[in-house]
Amino acid sequence: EEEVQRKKEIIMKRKLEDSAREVHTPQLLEEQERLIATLIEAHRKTYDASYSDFSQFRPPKRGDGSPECRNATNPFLMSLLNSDMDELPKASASGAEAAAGDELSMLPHLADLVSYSIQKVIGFAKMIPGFKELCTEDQISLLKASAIEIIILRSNESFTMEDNSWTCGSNEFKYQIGDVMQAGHKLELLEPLVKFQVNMKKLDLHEAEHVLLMAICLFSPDRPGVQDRCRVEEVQEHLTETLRAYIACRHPLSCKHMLYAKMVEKLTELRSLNEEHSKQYLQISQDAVNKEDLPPLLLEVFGNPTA
Ligand code: ZYD
Repeated sequence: EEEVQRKKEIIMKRKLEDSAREVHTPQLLEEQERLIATLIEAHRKTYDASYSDFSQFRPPKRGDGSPECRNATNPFLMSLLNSDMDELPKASASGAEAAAGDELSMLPHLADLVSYSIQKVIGFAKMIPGFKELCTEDQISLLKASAIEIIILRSNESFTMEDNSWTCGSNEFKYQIGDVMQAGHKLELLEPLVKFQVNMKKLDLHEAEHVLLMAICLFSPDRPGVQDRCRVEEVQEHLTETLRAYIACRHPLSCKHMLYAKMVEKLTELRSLNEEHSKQYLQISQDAVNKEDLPPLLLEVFGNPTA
């Protein structure tokens, strides 16, 4: 009799332990599994890791690294001192064109890259469950506000810590800090941007975590102009819950410590990169002599100061 009672107690205790464990290590629900599969497929359809479309962008023009390119104060003098008179091209007898050609020389190519990437981000967004159900105005508000952040996140796939560059195939499509400076951006953005890329790389995210982070970033209810904040928040909470569950049961025990918290921290860092990019973009769009350098989609998403 006593023995039976003791066995009953042991079984009860085990049951309690099991349910307690379930609270702390949530299972991935079938529905969450499907969501992750959908997001991964959406990303794969919109991120071409062969970068074969890049040859369709206006070609990258890099300064040749000659002294006149680096000397910002006396570019005309520099180019005249360093060149043979007979070798001077006829159109730039004043030296003005050669020097001006180095200003924003990477802008057409990188503006095309960003415009292309925005189109891909839109394609990704449309495949996220819940996005299409929002009204068009809210879809636009979310995309406008998060486009550069999602581009920064997705670009981590091409970023390499070997030389801190975004390497998209050949040397022609390898982007270094200097290249982005030749599109008019400054170190106030580029220094924290490269640091962000390095720290992201070090998180060594699974593909599921990478795509969930991009989706969570898109569904931020606090973006300017969002009407139906509750709907956006609902979707975001569903995504974050899925991310927590994924990390809890799929990420190796030794590396999952604080991973979710670190990922949330990345979202905060993206906000400040976004803000700095906006400022520098405004300056660039005002400085750009050739307004065609900026594709129409880019002007619509980041703003058109001359409109
Ligand atoms: C991804 O969508 C696809 O990973 C590939 O301010 C390559 C890629 C790289 C992104 C980079 C590298 C993608 C160059 C510098 C960027 C960076 C992300 C943020 C800064 C993009 C895009 C270039 C910004 C250039 C200026 C554009 C304007 C709009 C004028």
